[in-house]
Parts: sequence; C-alpha cells; structure tokens
Amino acid sequence: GRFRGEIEFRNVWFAYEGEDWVLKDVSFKVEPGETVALVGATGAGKTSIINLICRFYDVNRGQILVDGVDIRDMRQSDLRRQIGVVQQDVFLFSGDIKYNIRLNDTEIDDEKIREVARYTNAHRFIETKPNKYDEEVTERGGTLSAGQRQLLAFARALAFDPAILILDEATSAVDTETESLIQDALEKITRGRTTIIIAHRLSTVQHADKIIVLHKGRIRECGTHEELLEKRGLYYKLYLL
Ligand code: M5T
Ligand code: MG
Repeated sequence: GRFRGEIEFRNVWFAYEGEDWVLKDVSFKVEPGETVALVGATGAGKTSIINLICRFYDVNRGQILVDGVDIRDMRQSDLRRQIGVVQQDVFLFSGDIKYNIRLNDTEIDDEKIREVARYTNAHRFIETKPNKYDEEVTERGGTLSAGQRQLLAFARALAFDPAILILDEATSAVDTETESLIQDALEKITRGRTTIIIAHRLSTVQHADKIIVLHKGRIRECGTHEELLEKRGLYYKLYLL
C-alpha cells in the first residue's frame, strides 16, 4: 500500500567512510503531508540528510523511520517507489526524453509518461523539441536548459506518485519563464505529499510548514519563517543580512 509519509530522524550520527562526523545527533519529525525546508551554509550536511533517506548511505548511529519503520528493514523497491528524489545536479542519461522519465521501469507506458510530464509542466517544453518525447539528450543535457532538466527530473520523480518527495533545489540560474514554470510545478507536486526540500530561494523556504536550520552537522534552529525571524538567530542572518 501507499506510505502515509511520516519521516523521523532519531539521534542520527553519520560520517562518510573514514571522515569526521557530518551529521551529529540529528533528530526531527516530519508529519505526513508536511513540507520541511532544510537550510544552512555549504557543507552543513543538507545533502547528506537526503543521501541517508534515500539509503545511498546508512547511518552510523541512531535511526531513520518512515511510517514508524526503520528504513533498513524496508524493501529497497518500496523505498524507490514511495520516495521521489530530485537531486541538486540533475543527472540525465543518454537516450530519449521518454527514457529519461521512465528509466528502466517498463510499467510506465507512454500514456503515463505524458501524464506526469503534463503534471510537472515538462510537457510544454518537450512539445517544442523537434522529436518531442523521442528527442535524444546527453548526460550533460544536450539541448536542454538547466530549468528544462529540472522539470524533466520532476517528471521522473513523480512517475510512481510517491508519498514522499525529496528535493535538492538547483542553485543554477534559470530564465524567468522557466522559473515560474518550476515554481508552479513545485506547488502542485508537493501538495498532498510529505516533502523535504533543500531550499536556496527565500520564496521556497518561506512557504514551508517548518524550517530546519543546520549548522556544522547539527540542528541549530527549527520553526516557521516567522518564528525564526523573531528569534534573530542563524536563519535571520542567513536570509536577511
Ligand atoms: C557535508 C562531506 C562534505 C562536507 C560534509 C555529499 C558528500 C559530502 N561530503 C563527503 O565527504 N562526501 C559526500 O558524498 O560532507 O556535505 P553536504 O551534506 O553535501 O553539505 P550541504 O548539502 O549542506 O552543502 P551544499 O554545498 O550543497 O549547500 O564536509 O565535504
Ligand atoms: Mg548539498
């Protein structure tokens, strides 16, 4: 069945092989359907949190629970279907646009590909390509702009209608038209899903139900935009100075 989408970090400690601690005693809980923004300076550990939820790595100490179950006890195939991920640097495969949306999941047919592409606003730019859904792209994007790669990545992440969405917001600049398509897609695709978003834009952060401020691998502050501004702490400094 579908996950409810509750995520909990319980006293998580993590280090990459042979390195210093990257996450130190990190605990937080995301309720089903909530949107949580992770913010913090470069190297604070934001991407590492995502790497752990996706099980690209496992924790050294503590636990990560999804719907109350330790993710180490879950089937990898369930996690893959119920957690949609868009990484910071959108990775494409050489092949056509269709392939880049469905990858090796043959269950996703052409109809489904179009449906998710429409849903994520990718359809519009795909229609402008000479070969449309059969347009070939390269690993580095080929004829696609950074924003178009982002929309394509949304479509791929949404293909299985995941209960949980993990987004590492791209830092690269996109044109204003694509920016508004992305913003519009974001509002749509996060609705009804638990979302963890590493946000670089204040516009994205402000809309989150909860903001977690990381500093050198620890949670420094947590609250809504208004609460954190009131505090005049690190968030205030990061976003308003
Ligand atoms: C936190 C190190 C990185 C930094 C710390 C992803 C990754 C990170 N690190 C590795 O050694 N190996 C890795 O594969 O871990 O890094 P982060 O989690 O990537 O930080 P961030 O996402 O908050 O930073 P940024 O620049 O994306 O805003 O010491 O060297
Ligand atoms: Mg990062």
